[in-house]
Parts: sequence; C-alpha cells; structure tokens
Amino acid sequence: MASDKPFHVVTPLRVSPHLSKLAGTKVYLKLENTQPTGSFKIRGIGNFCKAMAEKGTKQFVCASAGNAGLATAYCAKLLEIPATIFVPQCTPAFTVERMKDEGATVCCGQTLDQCKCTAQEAVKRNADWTFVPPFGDPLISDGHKTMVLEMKEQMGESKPGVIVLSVGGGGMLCGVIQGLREVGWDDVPIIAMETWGAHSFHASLKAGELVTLPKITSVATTLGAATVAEEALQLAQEHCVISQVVTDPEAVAGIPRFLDAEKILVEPACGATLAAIYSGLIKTLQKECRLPRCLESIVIIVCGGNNITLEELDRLKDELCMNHRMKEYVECKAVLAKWNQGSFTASLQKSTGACGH
Ligand code: PLV
Repeated sequence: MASDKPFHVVTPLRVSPHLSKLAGTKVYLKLENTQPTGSFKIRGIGNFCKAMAEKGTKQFVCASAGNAGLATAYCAKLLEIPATIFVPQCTPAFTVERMKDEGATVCCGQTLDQCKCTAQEAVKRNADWTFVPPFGDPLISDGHKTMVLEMKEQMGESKPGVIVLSVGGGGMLCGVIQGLREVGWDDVPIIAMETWGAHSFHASLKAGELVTLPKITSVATTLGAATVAEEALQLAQEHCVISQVVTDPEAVAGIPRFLDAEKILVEPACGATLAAIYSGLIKTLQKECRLPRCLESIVIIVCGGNNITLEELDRLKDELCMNHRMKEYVECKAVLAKWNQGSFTASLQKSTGACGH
C-alpha cells in the first residue's frame, strides 16, 4: 500500500525579472514544470489514484491528451497497479513513449472525447477497474488545491495581486479557487487563459451554461476539452475570474522567448498562460480598469507540459506562419479583441473595486 507521502513535490515560486520588466510589476512563476511528470497534473491525479488504490482498484484507465495520462502512468507504477491510457491521435509519439516507459499500455483513438467514451466503456465492463478523470472530480481539485496552499506558505505576508492559469477542462481552475478560499484569499482575481479553438470555458461563461465545442482546432491540444467541468463554470460565476482567449500564434510565440529568458521549455497550453504578459493582455485589462492599475504582484502558474520538444516547437512555428493561416489568425484576433471585453468581471468589481465592464 502507498505511503501517506503525496506523489507531487512542492514546486518553487520565484520571481521572473524578465516577465516583471515586461509587466511593470513583480511576476512570480509557480514552477509546475518541475513536477516529476512535467506538469501540475500529478497533484490531482496522484491524490485520485491513491484514494482509488486504497479502495482496491485493480486497473487504472485514463483518456488524456498527454499530461493527465503520463501522471496516471507514473502514479500507477508507484502503486503497482496496471494502467491503460487512451490518447487522441494528436498526442506526439514522444509523449506516448514516455507513458510506455512508465509501464502503461497506450491505445490511440481519434479525438479526446472518443477516447473518453472508450475508456469509460472499458471500465463499465470491469467492476474493479477505475476511470481516472483528467478533471471534474473533487479528488482532482483537492490535489490541485495544494498549489495555492504552497503559495500561501511561500509568499509569507504578501498575497498575489492576480493569478494567471490556463483552462482545459477546468480542473486546475477549480482547485485554485478552492485553495484561495481555504487560505482566505477569496478576493484574489484569476485570469483564465484559453486558445481559440479550445475555448470551451469562455464560450460557457459567455452563454451562462455549459457549451460543447463541435471540434477542437487549437494546437494547444491539452486545453482541448470540448466541454468543461460543470463545477468550473459554477465556481467561476462565484469567484472573480476574467476569461481571456488568445490565438495559437500568440500562445506559441511566447514559448521561445520564455525558453531564452528562463531556460524552461513549455507546451502551448502553458504558452497560452504566458501570453497574458507577452501579448500585453494584463496591461490592457489594467487600462480598461478591469484589473487594478496597481497590482501587488502577478503569479503565473507555469503548468508545464510534455507535448513539446525543440523540433515540435519548430514544426508549430512553421505550421502557424503559413500564409493562408496567418490571414485566418488576423481575422480571429479582431474577433477576440471584442470577445475578451466580456461581462465576466462583475464579481471582480465587487471584490477589488476595479471598474469592470
Ligand atoms: N490537460 C489534460 C486535459 O486535456 C490532459 O489530458 O493532459 N496545462 C497543461 C499542461 C495540461 O496538461 C492541462 C490539462 C491544462 C493546462 C488544463 O488543465 P485543466 O484541464 O485542469 O483545466 C484536455
């Protein structure tokens, strides 16, 4: 049986002089890329797998675009329980290889949604198997929450002016909001970043109900949940959450800049978070009075990710710079400028006194 020790590690929180200069305020990086599986995912999934192991599960089954699957494979190996991971065809071969290296069986499907259906069907047929959800389970949020508990310890007397994170299915968002509540930082706003083509959270928030995207078209594949967790929408309506969508080129453009400055290579899901600073979004939000002009600090959750290599980065840059797609992105950016000026800041206005629209 597993020890009480969690599978995740306490990650560093450190100031980035490079991003602080660009943002004009102190920027902290919460370095989730330093987790044993390269992303924050192990926090929630580790917590979930441990609980299920205690209940006597005989097999873990997960559907994942990469990072949740790798975290499951890693935890399953430590728990000495077999794992099968269903991955969509967009998952790079090197990530699949890493899952296999952890001893998992990997099966390839078309989309993440199809993988999820197949995985859940397999679990239905076997009473002692467990489906590992990448998001949308209280045990997952509980694990992700530890990020904020650590921040509280690491920041001493000060508190974040704003936290920036990315949203796929919304598991990280739920965990962070719950963590903020637990440490008494209820009034800390969150900027929730997505890419166009994986913007199911933004679409849901705008509609006031869960929206399912017909297709995931973004290169930020690990943000590609067609529908977010219901709890994410609910918590975002209670907390001050500013939802922002960037284009794929914006999410990818920051990756080499971040690599040069911080010597850290992240995947587009994390590039979307970095775009809050590199694309000047935070400054725009401050100008529009949707964020306080004077922010004590910005905390960026460097969620990390495995779906990236230098070769993959070159391929992404080539793909996104192709002329016919550039036109599409320029049009997309014009639409997004309007979209991002949403009406999602009412709660922010209440809690920070910022004059949101
Ligand atoms: N990735 C999940 C779900 O994908 C997966 O299968 O790996 N940043 C990184 C590096 C991620 O891997 C993910 C989720 C997110 C951000 C978003 O986290 P979430 O799903 O909790 O909002 C669809």
